[in-house]
Parts: sequence; structure tokens; C-alpha cells
Amino acid sequence: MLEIYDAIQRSALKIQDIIAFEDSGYSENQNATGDTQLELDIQSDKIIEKEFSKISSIKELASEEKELPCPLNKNGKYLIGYDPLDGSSLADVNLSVGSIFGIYENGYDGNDLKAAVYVVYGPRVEMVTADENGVRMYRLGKDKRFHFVKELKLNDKGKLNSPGGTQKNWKTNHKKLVESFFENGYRLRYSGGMVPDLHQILIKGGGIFSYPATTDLPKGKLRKIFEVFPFAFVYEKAGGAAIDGATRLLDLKCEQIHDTTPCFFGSKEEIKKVRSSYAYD
Ligand code: AHM
Ligand code: MG
Repeated sequence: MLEIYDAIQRSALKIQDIIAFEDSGYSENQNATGDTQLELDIQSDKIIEKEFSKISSIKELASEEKELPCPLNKNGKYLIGYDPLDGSSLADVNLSVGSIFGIYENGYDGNDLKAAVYVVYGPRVEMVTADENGVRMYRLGKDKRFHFVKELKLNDKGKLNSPGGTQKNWKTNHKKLVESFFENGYRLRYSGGMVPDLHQILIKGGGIFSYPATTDLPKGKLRKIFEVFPFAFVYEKAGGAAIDGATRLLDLKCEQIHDTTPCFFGSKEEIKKVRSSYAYD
């Protein structure tokens, strides 16, 4: 596992460099979900694939930017599902973006996840790992190495509310739920990048991030393998919870590589409220 974390760190240094100095325009390609890929998405994907292809314990890679998984080593143990540059269009407006990695064994169901890692590229570059050692945050130093900063733990209740999706397409119970958090004093924190938004909730100790089913996207927008399962794993390991409204996200199966699901990540109290507001959905 450590060699995978090392490869992620090497990729992060290179990705940080292209975000800062290279073209962030659109390419002529579309990814499997139909999004037009940015040059930054394509370059980041290539960087990660190159670093991972040096590691014998990796059996296969599945990328948000590739239609099909890409086999690496027949005798490898791990399958890696990753989003090379989540929220990449935010680079143009100089907001934080991130890379997300799920390290799976045997398959890509939520319960196959063994570890999760994300990297935030912002004013600082930080990496968070979640595994049997808990949730640990590292920061890139002047020496171009990542240094351990602290362990991350969620409180049982927080103050931040990050509600995703197009509001006019929210269902009535979801509108009421989001409103009830605001009525209880929660403050809005939503950048449009799930990595910095979920990172902020973790660092500040708690809150709720939601990307619900909407009338235009009945299965939500965020992808299980590359985005949802890894963050569900991080939030659970940090002492929080993650559900699709009713079911624990990590109990969901993955039928197609690019499957999406509605998702809610947060501290325990907030997730309890989501559960009761979605009980009669
Ligand atoms: P991407 O993988 O195409 O970058 O999309 C994922 C992003 C998430 O980071 C973010 O939470 C969400 O899309 C924002 O979507 P919306 O603008 O619909 O709220
Ligand atoms: Mg993404």
C-alpha cells in the first residue's frame, strides 16, 4: 500500500505543476459520462497512469476519464478507481481542485474498498489518507515532500452545509432538509469542487455535504467508484457517516464502472437528519 501512496505523491507534484503552468482549455474529447475533457483532465490522467504502471501490486486501473478499466499486472492485488482531477473547470477561476483515489481488492463494490486517498491542490497542496491507521493529513513542504500534519476526526455535529445540484431540480423533501440546516444556524460552504468542500468539512470538524437525486439526474451526478466510495470511506474512518438517503454508501454495489448515486457525507447528527427526512421518499 505504501508504494501506492508514494506514487500518488509523485503524481501530485506533477499535477500541481501542470495546474499552475499549463493550458487549462478544453480538448476535443468527451469522457465516458459525456463531459468535454479539459487538457488538464487528460494530462493528469496520463501522469497518474504512468506512475501507477510502475507498481507491481496494482492489477487494474479505472479512471473517470477512461471508458474502460485498464489492466496492469495479472498477479497484482489492488484495483484503483480514481478521478485524476475532480472539479477541473475550477482551475480556470483559480479555486481549489483535487485528485481522488479508491484502492479496491477483488472488485469495485463499496465493500471492496481497502483504503482511500485524496489530494487537494489549493493555496497549499495536501494529501489525506484513510486506512486502518485512521484519517491522516499530510502537507507538501518546500522540500517537495509530504509531511504529516495531523489526524482528522469529525465531531458528532458541525456547522457547515454544502448542498450540491441544481436547486430548481431538487425534490421537496430535499429542499426542506437543506432549509432546516440553515434554519438551525448552518452556514453555506459550496465551491463546486467536492474535494475542497469535503476537505473543509473534515478540517472544521463537521457538517453535511449533499449531492441528491434531482429531477434531471435521478441517480445523482457523482460517480461511485471514483468519487463517492472513496469519500464515504474517508468520512466513516473519520467518525462520520455516508449514505445515499437510506443505505450506507459502502454497502452499495457497482454495476457499471461509471455508475452514479445520490450521496450524503457528514457528521453523525446531520446524517441522522438526512435519514429521517428521506425515510418516506
Ligand atoms: P467533475 O468530476 O466533472 O469535475 O464533477 C464533479 C464535481 C464535484 O467536485 C462537485 O461536487 C460537483 O461536480 C458539482 O456539481 P454541481 O455544480 O452540479 O453542484
Ligand atoms: Mg469528478
